[in-house]
Amino acid sequence: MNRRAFCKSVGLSAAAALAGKSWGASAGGDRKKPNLVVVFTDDQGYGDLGCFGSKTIRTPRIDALAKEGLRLTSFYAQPVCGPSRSALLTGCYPPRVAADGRGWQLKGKAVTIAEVLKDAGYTTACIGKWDVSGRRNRPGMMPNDQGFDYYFGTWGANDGGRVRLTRNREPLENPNDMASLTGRYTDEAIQFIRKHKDGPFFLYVAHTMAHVVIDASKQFKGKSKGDLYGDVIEEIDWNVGRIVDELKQLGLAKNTIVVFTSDNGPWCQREAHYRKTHGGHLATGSPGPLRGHKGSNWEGGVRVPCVVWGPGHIPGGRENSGMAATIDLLPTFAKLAGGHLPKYDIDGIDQSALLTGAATKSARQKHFYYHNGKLGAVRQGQWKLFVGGAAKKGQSFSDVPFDSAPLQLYDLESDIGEKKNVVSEHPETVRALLKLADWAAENIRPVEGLG
Ligand SMILES: [Ca+2]
Repeated sequence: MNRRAFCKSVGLSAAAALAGKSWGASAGGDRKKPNLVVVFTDDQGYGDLGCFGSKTIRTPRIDALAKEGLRLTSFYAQPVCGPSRSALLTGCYPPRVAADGRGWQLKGKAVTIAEVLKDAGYTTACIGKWDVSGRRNRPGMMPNDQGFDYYFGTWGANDGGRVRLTRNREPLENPNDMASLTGRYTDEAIQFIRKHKDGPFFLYVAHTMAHVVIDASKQFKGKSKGDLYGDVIEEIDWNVGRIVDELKQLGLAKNTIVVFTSDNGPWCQREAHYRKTHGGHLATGSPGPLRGHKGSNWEGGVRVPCVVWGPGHIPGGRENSGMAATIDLLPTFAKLAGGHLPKYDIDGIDQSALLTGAATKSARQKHFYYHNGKLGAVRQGQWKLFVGGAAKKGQSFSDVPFDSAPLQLYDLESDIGEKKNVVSEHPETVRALLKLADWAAENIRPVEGLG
């Protein structure tokens, strides 16, 4: 164990250690720790899977995982790439752990999901887009510094139609063939699985697709009814199938859990500008019934499709509309792996009971931090209140007049498309949500001691 890993591991809390006994890692060894796989796509909208209503994109492999597993219909990421990755990796809203506040640069001392699992005996790999080191090589912030035993991918996005590939710390070539990346990442993922089939392993596959500049390989190009973007998603689906087939062939399916989700909503209209400046193809992703797009605090910016599959752990044929989020993965995986949480406060909530069928309801009732650098909205139960810009400097949200223009209240249960602002009809709800906003503004602060 190197010094950094040691310093971080002693930061794990004793209370968490005591509470860490779980069925997934019983001392008797009658059940092996499950292998954990996350497939994280880029800029894929809520509506861009067959099992989430797409009529133009065929995703039979992921649809089958949903059928055999759990479909989560109110699952949250963050509105843009880097912050979304910081959140997934740390179980925290980015302001707690990001050097830049927003989440494009994850502090080296922040405890990641890979470190938690490595500490619990897992071999860990990140394959694909990193994007939490400011797109550069910043010592201490790189995948191998943040708990990943193996890394293959690109430090940043592919905005210019070219990526710089790196294996661990070694620079490789700089390909401009965007169509090759989904297959190549999957090849790497399969090699990692084969090499570590005795487990337990944690594999995080963060696809560069479908972030512009998008492209699909010959096998998929022109084959979908959803433009090139549809071809790209169908290629991702096929490659998810390759990973699942490999798990089955190696006899690992029963002891592996796969989570498939996206980092934020689709580009939609903003992308026209992007295409002009970067020359890529139009990414025609769909938020389905949701309002808004990537970068916004509307549901379409942050609510993403999510499928959880694991035939030995996750009872199939279920769907759940309770709130869950990428920040919940760290504590959920920690529980399943018998691992320990960081000793500082995190925002994620253990959802292992929901995943394994021990509970029928999500453990998450509140989602505080819809943000775009600052607090934008809060949600509790069915209610979502936009508060961004409502409080003046030094003013608490509770003191904001109800007729203040920025306040907007939506009932997501009856109005998933956020069409009808009902702020004037539910003063008690607004009052309660303003208190939550105050709590969030007060408490979601940088963790002390992370530098
Ligand atoms: Ca993204």
